[in-house]
Amino acid sequence: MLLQAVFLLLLHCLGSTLGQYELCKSLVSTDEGSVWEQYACQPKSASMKDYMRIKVDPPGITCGNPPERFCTLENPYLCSDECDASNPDLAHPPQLMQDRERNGLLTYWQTVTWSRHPEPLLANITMSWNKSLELTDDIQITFEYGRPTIMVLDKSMDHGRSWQPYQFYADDCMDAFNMPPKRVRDLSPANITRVICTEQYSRWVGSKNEKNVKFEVRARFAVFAGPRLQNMDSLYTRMESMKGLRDFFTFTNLRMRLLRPALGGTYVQRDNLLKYFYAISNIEVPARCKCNLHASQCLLQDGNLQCQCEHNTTGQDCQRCRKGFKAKSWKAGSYLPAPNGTPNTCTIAGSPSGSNCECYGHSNRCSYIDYLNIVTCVSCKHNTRGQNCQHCRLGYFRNASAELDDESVCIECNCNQMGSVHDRCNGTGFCQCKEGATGAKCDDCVPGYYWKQGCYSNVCDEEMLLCQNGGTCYQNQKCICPPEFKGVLCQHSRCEAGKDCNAASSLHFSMATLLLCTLLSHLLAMLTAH
Ligand SMILES: *[C@@H]1O[C@H](CO)[C@@H](O)[C@H](O)[C@H]1NC(C)=O
Ligand SMILES: *[C@@H]1O[C@H](CO)[C@@H](O)[C@H](O)[C@H]1NC(C)=O
Ligand SMILES: *[C@@H]1O[C@H](CO)[C@@H](O)[C@H](O)[C@H]1NC(C)=O
Ligand SMILES: *[C@@H]1O[C@H](CO)[C@@H](O)[C@H](O)[C@H]1NC(C)=O
Ligand SMILES: *[C@@H]1O[C@H](CO)[C@@H](O)[C@H](O)[C@H]1NC(C)=O
Ligand SMILES: *[C@@H]1O[C@H](CO)[C@@H](O)[C@H](O)[C@H]1NC(C)=O
Ligand SMILES: [Ca+2]
Repeated sequence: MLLQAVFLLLLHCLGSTLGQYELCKSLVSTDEGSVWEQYACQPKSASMKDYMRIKVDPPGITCGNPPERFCTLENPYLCSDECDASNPDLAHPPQLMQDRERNGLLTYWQTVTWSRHPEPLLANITMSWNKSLELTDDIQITFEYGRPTIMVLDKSMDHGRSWQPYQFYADDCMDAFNMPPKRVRDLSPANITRVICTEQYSRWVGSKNEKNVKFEVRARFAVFAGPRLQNMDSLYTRMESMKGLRDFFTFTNLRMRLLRPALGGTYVQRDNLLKYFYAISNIEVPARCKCNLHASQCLLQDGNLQCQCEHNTTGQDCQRCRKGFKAKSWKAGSYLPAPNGTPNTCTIAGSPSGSNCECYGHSNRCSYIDYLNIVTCVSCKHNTRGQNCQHCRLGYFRNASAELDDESVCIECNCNQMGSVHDRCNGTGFCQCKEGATGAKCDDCVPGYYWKQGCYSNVCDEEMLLCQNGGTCYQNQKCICPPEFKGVLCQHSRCEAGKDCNAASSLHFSMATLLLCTLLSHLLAMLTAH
């Protein structure tokens, strides 16, 4: 009886963990016939090393060109091994980090030795997938001949355009990165996405004892799902509610920066540098394609992974609705409510499931207006408006090269504030200009006007409105007059009509003086003559 109950429970557990999110749809028979029922779904976890492209830097870091001897840390006087790129049996090219080893034969990529010490021995290994992936278990890198004493794991979420550190590794975190050493188990649910430096995978324990360097995913999952990951629903619920949690496990590229090799002790022995190098036999990246819960399959197509999108979505990550299925705007499927989630399918434009209310994907809510007896879209996005979000908001105009359901269907008018009457434009983006302004955005002036925070008609110019009496025209805005003249065009003399212009007119003054002097001298001459 008890045994049977346990067995049933076990069966139930198996059913719900194996079956969870594996199906995107199934045919269900109802009174009205068979209909497709849709479910949130995701692809299975896979070994992503099979799909990764590996690049190592700098050029010439791989050993064997020219052939080189190397020794081991444990027995530095045993230096018989040789690396020779031209001999397939002795070559150690990068692809040996991702091969499937047969017959127990260990194959590994190996670098040149640290013969240039004290110049650091640096190597980058960049892994690209050209696809968004989500980690499902620990990343594990297997080092032969000892693990690096300093390294960094980086990740990119945008195909290598930007990078961020994922985890720091050092035998002394404070010394190498000025970070206190942490373990994943020190993390609480609130800071589980913290980037840490760990000393756990860098200390010397002998090259055969511990070969692996990990990025711990399982231990992070366990914080929410329990030690044996028995409660994945709890993790999935957190994925929806906790900001940044899902993104933390998402990547398109990974990069290892190897900064210092294993030393086999505290010091570098300068008389035997042939025992220092990096060698990696395997890189394990267990992950699933990120398909936004809209696909249960992810297949290689033309050399790239591609989600096999359901729910009438499309795109490499099912990140868009298919054409003609945009009655609602696109949404990722959701793990909520547990345990089956919500598919958030794209529905056909104008279909009954869209409540007969076409919103061209700019709104996912409709509302019935009683007194008008119409159904109308609510809160149209992407700068649209109207019953069906079919118009552009004021201040925007229709993008002629975009379809009605395109997110960039409405373009901002961008009318020049100074030059235009208001911020609205006509159907082709032309603004209404104030007097003197011109151009589609009214940011230019017609001839005869000059721009100064708006258009003003010219005061002077080189043709019609000439400055007079030697004045010069300054930027069509004013005549700069000689001291004796004034007026808009310098057309007025400063001593006109009985004004006191002594100070202004020295010429007149001296003429008067001359006259006075002549008169006085005549008078003097007359007086002295008597
Ligand atoms: C490794 O990558 C980093 C980041 O792009 C770069 O700064 C560094 O020079 C690279 N190192 C080597 C050895 O190529
Ligand atoms: C990356 O994948 C996309 C979509 O599958 C494809 O169009 C593009 O050519 C791929 N790029 C490379 C470098 O393979
Ligand atoms: C994470 O939070 C716990 C407790 O809230 C704290 O003890 C621990 O130091 C934090 N870890 C990091 C890396 O900040
Ligand atoms: C997706 O489109 C097909 C027609 O191409 C239709 O039969 C199916 O019902 C649609 N699914 C959803 C969820 O709307
Ligand atoms: C107009 O729509 C096309 C097609 O979607 C888009 O490529 C373009 O960027 C849009 N133009 C503007 C100015 O937004
Ligand atoms: C918008 O205004 C411009 C300039 O006045 C005119 O050429 C164009 O035909 C107008 N477009 C529409 C749709 O009215
Ligand atoms: Ca291998």
